[in-house]
Amino acid sequence: MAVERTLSIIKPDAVAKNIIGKIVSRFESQGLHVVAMRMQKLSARDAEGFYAEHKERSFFADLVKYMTSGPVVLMVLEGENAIAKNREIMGATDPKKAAEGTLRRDFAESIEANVVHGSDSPSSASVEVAYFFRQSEIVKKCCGGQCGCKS
Ligand code: IDP
Ligand code: MG
Repeated sequence: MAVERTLSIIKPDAVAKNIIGKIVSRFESQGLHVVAMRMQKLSARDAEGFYAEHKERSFFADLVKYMTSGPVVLMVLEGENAIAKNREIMGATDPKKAAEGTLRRDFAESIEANVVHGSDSPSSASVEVAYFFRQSEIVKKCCGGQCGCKS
């Protein structure tokens, strides 16, 4: 299995519930490493651009409103099979359909306010990571700061 990077977002509902630590801890305990992290309040433009693939959907305006309703935590997670593993830890989009022990099953209120975002494929992961992070903002876990790499 390859080491991958994926974009994770702790959405405004989860930040408001004060469960940032609980969510990060699920990722860490299941083998994913945070290699970049920033808290930010997204603008409508940020959210519209990020979710451009959904712009024709009926829920798009509400989704943008929700994603800009408060601060989010933007993260890059790294690990073996990180893209699929993150999606597994998150659970299905609709918390009613999410498996037991997943973040959405345990913490999400609705199909919209569903606590976390995770990239769904290698191509979306690379686009989404680059949407929010410069390469220089991502720590190189491989060297752990020991090998003289910049970050
Ligand atoms: P995902 O987050 O599991 O990848 P997507 O289908 O990519 O799900 O949808 C993006 C986000 O849009 C969801 O996480 C959720 O916040 C919102 N969303 C998806 N489907 C609906 C819906 O039917 N009603 C309202 N909001 C939705
Ligand atoms: Mg998606």
